Amino acid sequence: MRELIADLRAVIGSAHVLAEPDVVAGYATDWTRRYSGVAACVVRPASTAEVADVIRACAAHGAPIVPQGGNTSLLGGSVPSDRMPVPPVILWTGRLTSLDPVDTRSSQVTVGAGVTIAKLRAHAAAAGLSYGVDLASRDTATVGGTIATNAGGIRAIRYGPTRAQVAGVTAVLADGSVVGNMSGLTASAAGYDIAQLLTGSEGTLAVITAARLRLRIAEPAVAVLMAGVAGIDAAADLLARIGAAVPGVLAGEYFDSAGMDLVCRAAGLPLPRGYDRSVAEGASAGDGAAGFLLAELTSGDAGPDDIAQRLAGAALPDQTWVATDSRGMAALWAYRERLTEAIATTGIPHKMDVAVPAGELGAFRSELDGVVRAATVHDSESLVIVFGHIGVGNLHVNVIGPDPADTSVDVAVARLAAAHGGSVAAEHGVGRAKAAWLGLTRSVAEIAAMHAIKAALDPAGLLNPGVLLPAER
Ligand code: 2HG
Ligand code: ZN
Repeated sequence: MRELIADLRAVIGSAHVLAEPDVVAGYATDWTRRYSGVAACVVRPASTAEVADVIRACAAHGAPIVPQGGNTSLLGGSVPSDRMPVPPVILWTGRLTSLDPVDTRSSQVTVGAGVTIAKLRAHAAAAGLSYGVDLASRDTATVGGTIATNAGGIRAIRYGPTRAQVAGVTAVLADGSVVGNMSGLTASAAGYDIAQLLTGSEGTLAVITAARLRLRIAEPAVAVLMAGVAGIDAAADLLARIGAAVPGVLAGEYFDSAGMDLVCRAAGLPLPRGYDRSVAEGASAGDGAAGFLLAELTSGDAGPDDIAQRLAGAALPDQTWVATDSRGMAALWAYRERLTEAIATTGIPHKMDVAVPAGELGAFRSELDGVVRAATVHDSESLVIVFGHIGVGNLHVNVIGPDPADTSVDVAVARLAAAHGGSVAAEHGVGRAKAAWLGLTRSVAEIAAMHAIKAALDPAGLLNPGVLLPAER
């Protein structure tokens, strides 16, 4: 290990090879504190060439590499495990922060993998454009990390997930060679699309160092609406009515009333003015829990007054709050966006990021509590909070209570999503947490094809071992 660290220092300089145990431990623990492992050191290269040098040095020593961006994947995809036979090197991409000028002719931009989503969005906005991915962890999550997990976020309903924004990448393969095409040409059919192959590959095939990203015409939010609903199906129906009534829906989010209670308690937010929990609960259709729909709207050519008129045709529930000024909109968003933080202050959560077809949302939700109860029968009472991007069927099931090391509840929720025709991984990736359950969503032939791709590109299995792919039998 000493020789590996000396070689890494020789290629990128001592200042950016961190080996002090306390410092390494910080990088080796994920945001939830549920996943942590052991690493030899942390390297912080500042260019594609340095990433290639690091990868070659690691390969020469047979040291695995765990790429890490903002470390907010939530499923252990960017930290090592404590059971790796050779302690890996964490390759932190936070110094890959180049931001090229926006190419307004193609509406694209080339940026380093370590640029945060907030910085990228501000950069695009300064050129009158918008980046189509936005998420609560925008100040920490990076371009490279969000490509690696194909993050969706709050705008996926309008612009699609990260995959839809990626026009090209630069990446370093396991042998140190650099691949990628940053021309941004949409009219190109010249062979395999490596950028799309690497999107969602969670650092198992290559380390992404930069990306060419599509930008969108900026569509300003003119209103945020939050409505108390009887349950998740009622939220989905209301969102459909709103979508039909207004020119554009930028976000469509759901959260249970348990989430509202928690976020008010833990983050100190005031309950919405006039909120009467019993109204929604009384109307609950029995699909598990009353909750809230939050929708962010854009007006197209219509003005804000026009939006208000159009919303009148959407049969809004009595308990509806609408904000049209930026402060009011932010205050409504806080109930949804501060949930993750509120959950983290309450305990170490079991996080299941799943996707469920629109027609199955209510059935999934109504079975969920029973499934959690059965899986946690030996634990004291668990708290179940469901929220997410309902417009694309992406739900975040958070369970607080069971021992973080016990995966019974996680697998039970994964099975439930699969039983309803859903996906066990929606936007946080598969990570370490769900690799064993990939077969619930992907066929044997597909997983075999994935293993074949992995073996071809990373024959020694050095890139993020244990993440995404189940162990081969
Ligand atoms: C969100 O939508 C993030 O806020 C985090 O994807 C979800 O904390 C979670 O489970
Ligand atoms: Zn999310």
